[in-house]
Amino acid sequence: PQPVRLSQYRPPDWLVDTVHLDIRLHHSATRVIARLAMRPNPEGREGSPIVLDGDELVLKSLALDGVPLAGTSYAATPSSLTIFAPPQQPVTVEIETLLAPSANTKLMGLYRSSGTYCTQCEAEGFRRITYFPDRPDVLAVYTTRIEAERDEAPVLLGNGNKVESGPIEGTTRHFAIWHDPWPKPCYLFALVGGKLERVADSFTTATGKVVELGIYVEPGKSGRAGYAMDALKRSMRWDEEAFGCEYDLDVFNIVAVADFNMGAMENKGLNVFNDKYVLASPETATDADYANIEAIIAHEYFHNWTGNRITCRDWFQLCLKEGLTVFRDQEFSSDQRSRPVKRIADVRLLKSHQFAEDAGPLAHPVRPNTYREINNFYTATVYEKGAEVVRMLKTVLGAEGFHAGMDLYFDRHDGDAATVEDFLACFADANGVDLEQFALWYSQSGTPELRAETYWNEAARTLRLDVEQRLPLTPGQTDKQPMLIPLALGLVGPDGADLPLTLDDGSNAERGVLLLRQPKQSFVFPDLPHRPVASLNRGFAAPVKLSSNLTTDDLVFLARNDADPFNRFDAVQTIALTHLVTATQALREGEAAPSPAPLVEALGATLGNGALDPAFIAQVLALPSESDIAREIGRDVDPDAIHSTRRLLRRTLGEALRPALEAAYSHAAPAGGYSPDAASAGRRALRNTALDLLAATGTSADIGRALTHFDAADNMTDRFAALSVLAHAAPPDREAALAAFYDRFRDDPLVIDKWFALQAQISEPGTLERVRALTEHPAFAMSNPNRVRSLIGSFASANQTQFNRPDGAGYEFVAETVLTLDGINPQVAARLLAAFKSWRALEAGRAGRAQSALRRVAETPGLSPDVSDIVGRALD
Ligand code: B3K
Ligand code: ZN
Repeated sequence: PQPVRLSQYRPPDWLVDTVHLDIRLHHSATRVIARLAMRPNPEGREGSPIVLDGDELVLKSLALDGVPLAGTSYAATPSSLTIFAPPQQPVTVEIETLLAPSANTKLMGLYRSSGTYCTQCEAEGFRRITYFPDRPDVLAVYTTRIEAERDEAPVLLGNGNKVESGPIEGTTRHFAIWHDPWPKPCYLFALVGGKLERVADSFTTATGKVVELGIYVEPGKSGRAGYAMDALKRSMRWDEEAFGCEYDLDVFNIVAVADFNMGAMENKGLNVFNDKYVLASPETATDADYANIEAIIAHEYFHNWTGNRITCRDWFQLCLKEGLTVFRDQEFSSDQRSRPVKRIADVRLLKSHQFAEDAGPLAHPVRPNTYREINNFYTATVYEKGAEVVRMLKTVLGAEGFHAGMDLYFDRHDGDAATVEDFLACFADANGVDLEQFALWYSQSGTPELRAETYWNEAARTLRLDVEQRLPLTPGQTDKQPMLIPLALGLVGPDGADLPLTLDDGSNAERGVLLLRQPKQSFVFPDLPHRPVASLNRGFAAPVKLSSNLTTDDLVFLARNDADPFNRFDAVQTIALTHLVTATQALREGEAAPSPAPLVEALGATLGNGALDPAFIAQVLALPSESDIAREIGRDVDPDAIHSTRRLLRRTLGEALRPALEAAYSHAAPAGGYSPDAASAGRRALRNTALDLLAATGTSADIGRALTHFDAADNMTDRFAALSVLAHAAPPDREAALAAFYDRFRDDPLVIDKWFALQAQISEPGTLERVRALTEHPAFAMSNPNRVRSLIGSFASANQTQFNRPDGAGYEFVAETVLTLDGINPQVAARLLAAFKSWRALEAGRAGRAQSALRRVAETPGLSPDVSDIVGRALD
């Protein structure tokens, strides 16, 4: 397909005011009758034909204003329908199409998931249901009549409010009619029909309206939906309090399905979820699962205002709803849990996914300006970096200025299909500032590199800070402009207290932030009582790669004293990363490894500080991942050397910190039964991290502790943590533990996913064979995205040594799987293929093998647009 370009955006020629759908559900022959009230768009091209999108559609009949159309006045293919020379006035188009939901393995449009009919329309799935102008700037009011066998689908759900339902006399069928009063783009359309159990609750909004809440799950699973319901109610309250956003329908429903391409979908009033992000019980879900459920429930709910009430003009503006909504869900979780710990977790994710994407051939701007397949742009850059850009807006403008901009955005654009420019204009207007340079964050790809150097002048008692920004070249972008980078900082005095941030011109770094605008800048802080240590990019306020001339001693000092918890964490990570990079190079060159003493000191200080939150300590103890180290090395990467170095360091730390780790293990256990709250989760996290580092020493006592932990666990967090320790550190005990785990949870697909994922991550040469064998396991299915992501996705993106086997067999296996999967579910196949995104940074032997595997994919005839787009860009 031809690339779509932002610069070629044109308003639609025809608009749709109302849509009446009559959908008669049937496995292999669902009949859809769509009645569209259309009119020419005064802003479109005059005299245009009506051109509607389709995808694998079968047209049964077509009428204009009630009159069947003659074959010469229209043209229909599976992918489009054109009505030639329509009258240039309001018309009614009636279209009948025939669908086979059971045969829909792409999970886009209308499909069946374990017998439940459901839909997924974003980005371009509605065109798989009926012919329609499938673009987000066509907003219409929908009324949907759904009809099905009563036995097969007793529950029938649609967008908006239910207006009517009942049996169809003389048949085994029944119907329901749903009406959504809010105009919406078709990507927010949804319906569900199935045998589902309902968990019911209600919520009273700030202005006293009662909203009926429902979470629908497979029969027998309603006991696991309580946490999701609780998270939903907390989200609804929070959005009123933090953003003034109130819910706007009488009903809010969530449906959990087992077969789903991504996490969840924010359809108006009817969110559809991957059941992984709804179902939780202490026995089956980890603390991380609970936190994800809370975040995703909130995310989809928050879309009701940022995405649904204000939607996107076109798909280039995707970050307008996604980046903003991720920012909002991150803020929500920060308020519900520990803000510093949430920030650390978010930055870890940002670096591992987004920085990696930005550093390779798939790099693209937060707002791309061209695409071949939009589904490939639901990326870490659009979501996570998009959220960082919103966070920076808040850093630049201050909380008040930020909220003034948000209020204006809701006021000015409610009901609109908006753009990034519209969004930024609200912040500029509300604050009387110019955001032109800031806007470069949306258009320039790549992670900015910031070099900061501080110089202390003992005689003058001044500190000079020199900062230089550099923008790496990225695909399609060779001419980079300097960015507006908010540098949040503190000057930490010897007693740990912050010194004033007054500059030599008498001005102050407002709210502790310097605004960098030029390639090189210098700042002087005069009249300082002592030499301070600069704490730079506090809270990771700017998503940049920072390097500085801080010494290891400075970093150890910050790890102990910085008032900013993020930078305390980051100081330790920097010491660890520097050590790991140097030690990896030393290993490859046969030289002596550097001393881990400063790291041991910083970690020891953190572990021994009883005032710190256990969850925070656990984060500090978690070393940079193998891919973090690879990214830092940047080129000629040898994953085996990285793995050995990191493994050795973990053993060293386990030995050096033994007494403190043992104490943490014994004291951190939360009292009482399992509770998923953040404080209890933090204690478990610390305990399990200690268990893991101790086991890295390999002594039989430490392995014994893990075995006991496994057997004694009364919740999935502890049980799975122990199983992971055993799987990685205790090969002789591994199989028995894995078998016991499987036997206990064999009937629970979401738990078996953990079992698949863990085995796929074992860093041993036998893993590829194991993974291949597991693809034949009865619990595995290529048609289910969760299974594919758990087994094969984990292998490709979370097992650096085995995916990147020197013989290339890991690449071949993933490439092969991508090709098989492409015929079933192209979106999931393309996502899997993106695991190759860092191939160019590998040492020559592996890079060559990765490239051959990619070429083999590229040369395969009949690739989907999804896979062909990724492979094309990866090889470019
Ligand atoms: N908006 C959906 C993502 C749809 C992905 C389509 N390929 C979920 C979310 O971000 O909330
Ligand atoms: Zn979203």
